[in-house]
Amino acid sequence: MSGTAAGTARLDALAAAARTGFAARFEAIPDGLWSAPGRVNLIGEHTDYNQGLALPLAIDRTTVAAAALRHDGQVRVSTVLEGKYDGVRVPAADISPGSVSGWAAYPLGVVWAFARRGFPVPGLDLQLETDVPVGAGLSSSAAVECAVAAALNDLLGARLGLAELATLCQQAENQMAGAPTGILDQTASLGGRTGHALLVDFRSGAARPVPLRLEEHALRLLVIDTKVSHAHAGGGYAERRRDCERAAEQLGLDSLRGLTAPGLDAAEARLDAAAFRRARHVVGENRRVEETVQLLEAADPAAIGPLLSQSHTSLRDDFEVSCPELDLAVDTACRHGALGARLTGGGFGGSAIALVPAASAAKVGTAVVNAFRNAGLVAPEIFPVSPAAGAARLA
Ligand code: GAF
Repeated sequence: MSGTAAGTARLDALAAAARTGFAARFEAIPDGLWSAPGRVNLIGEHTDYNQGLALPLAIDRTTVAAAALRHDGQVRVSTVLEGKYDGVRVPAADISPGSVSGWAAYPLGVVWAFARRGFPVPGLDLQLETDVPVGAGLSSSAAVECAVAAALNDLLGARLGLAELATLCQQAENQMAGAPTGILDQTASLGGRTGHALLVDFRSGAARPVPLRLEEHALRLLVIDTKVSHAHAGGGYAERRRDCERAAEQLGLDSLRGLTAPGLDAAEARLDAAAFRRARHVVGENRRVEETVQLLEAADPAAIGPLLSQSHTSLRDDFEVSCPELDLAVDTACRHGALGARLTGGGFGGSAIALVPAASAAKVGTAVVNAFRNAGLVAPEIFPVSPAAGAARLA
């Protein structure tokens, strides 16, 4: 749930739309309503599948699922796409990897993952509503998965904890939607805490909230959606994962978490050039997460700006997942008053975040819009986000 009045109003509107949509599509009242947020990753990018550290936050952009169990083995899922209802109906027993494509693979993937985990779904009606921009790198897919997982966890009495739910959602994404992603997004969407980011250690599985205190320090976190649509089922993300796995293997490590800054010089001689650059990013990014947490815990959020910008440089030059639009957004924001900025999420498009003094937010936004216009690019969408709570039952 959102910590801001605007976020609460948007969530109420989504809940009302989910109820109305459910009634219109299924001529019934749902058993309940569940919500799950999108996320931005403050810092710690491409570290999750390297057993590293990340510091994401759930945001006040949400998916709401209105759901009711059925007992005839049928699963019906409906949503609104471009102003029109779109839906699928499929026997629960037929849901398996390859059997569904498009947006429905995410909710149905969770139904499939629950069944595989020993919680078969006897039938389900599901109406989904969202205000998480799709394809913007804000984890719209994880928000859908986690809202459905929260619903099934309650409706089936499964009582699974956060880590297991995140794993089921990741399985849906990896196997049903074919995106070879890590578990960052699902962990953030399920585990978010109002006013906090979540420090996640992907080696131990431990997660703890870290206070962000943006309001108190008159700061805003802006999302700059470049409108360059990204999808991780495509080649670049999987290629970077393979580079990292190859680097770890060449160094005789289980994962790149085992490599630290003092070991980098010796590693250079043993790695091919691309593997070395990927490894250098991961080592530096884990350190930047630790430094960011120290500054936030010392109640100095404005001081994290340079770390955000260093993260972007490393993602651009060493990990090679940025694009001209993200670079333009980051450079322009920093030149016009942002304390730091970086791409967030997997990259190859999607969104950047910029940490800005509240008094400069409008100026930074205008400068970025103008820079995109001058470069002949599609207008970006720019909005502030607040750290919100993770998935929950609404009603
Ligand atoms: C995407 C993936 F889904 C995450 O698992 C993570 O790897 C991220 O890119 C990069 O940090 O959001």
